Amino acid sequence: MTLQDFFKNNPTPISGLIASFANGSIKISESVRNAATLSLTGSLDEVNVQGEIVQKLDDFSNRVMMDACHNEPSVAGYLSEENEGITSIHESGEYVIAVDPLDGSSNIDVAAPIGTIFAVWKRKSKSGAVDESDFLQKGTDCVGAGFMLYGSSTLFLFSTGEGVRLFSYNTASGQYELVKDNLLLPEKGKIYSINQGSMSKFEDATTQFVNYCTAIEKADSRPYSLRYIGSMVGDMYRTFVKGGVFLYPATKGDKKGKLRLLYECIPMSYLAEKAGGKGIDGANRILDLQPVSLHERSAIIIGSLELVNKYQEIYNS
Ligand code: AHM
Ligand code: MG
Repeated sequence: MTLQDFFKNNPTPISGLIASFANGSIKISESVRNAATLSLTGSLDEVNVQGEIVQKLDDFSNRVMMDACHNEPSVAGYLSEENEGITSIHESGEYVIAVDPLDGSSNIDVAAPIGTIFAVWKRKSKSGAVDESDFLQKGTDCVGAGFMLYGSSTLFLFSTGEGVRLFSYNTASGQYELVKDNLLLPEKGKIYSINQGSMSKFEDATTQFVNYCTAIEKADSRPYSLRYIGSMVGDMYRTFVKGGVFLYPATKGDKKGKLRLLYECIPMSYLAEKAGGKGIDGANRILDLQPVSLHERSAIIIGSLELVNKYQEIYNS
């Protein structure tokens, strides 16, 4: 079933917005696959608001997602990893979107999985141009979220509140087609995913958790396997399919970790919870955190219930 037919049968208030993003992602996917021949590898001579060098494909993807918002009348405002401030789109629109247009930038030039992540909220202001308070909303107030994965297949996972849908892009038909309409994240898993090279910088709870994962315990198949792609979208898609836990934890000097709350941690935690998993920052549920600034960061531990609960137990002890 195509995405279009799926929304005919299952209409939601944000179907138009999701469909517009899906169209945008097809353009990004095609550019990702042809990046070298389109001269879209490498970086621009620019640094973004995060202090990171902007890759050509980051900039391209940001423009595509912004266009997708302009093409959809229900979108009132746009926040992107690549833009310092918010952008007002349609003053009469009802929804605001926070986007990481191309997650996993460091993997662009090595042809490893990368993707697009987004979260959607209903604006708080009534009309006119959006303001920052429209975006500084908790994950519990999200009305939808999703991510596209540009890997060996182009996949699209999203939720508009009930269940997580998985679509795959069919290159022959040029359409996203339904693969699973209720994707569930396994309750248990045997894979942990962390940049273990940074172990000496992590807080003690993380060191203890990694020691737990690597200890020999036949009863629950430990030691677990370590898998780390270095793209949250890639590591999380595997977690949705196979179970396990993905961590980008706090360091001893930096309680907030690396990943951004509004367009990385919240959308992934929203999807994980809708699929039966869990996302925390250590002590707290990610979706309960009150964002205080547009590009703020958060530690994240996310995935199968059993493993995230284990981390939380260690963290709180
Ligand atoms: P990006 O949005 O600038 O690409 O950065 C986020 C990425 C995540 O996809 C990934 O989980 C993380 O950075 C990897 O960071 P590190 O290289 O420190 O392990
Ligand atoms: Mg990112």
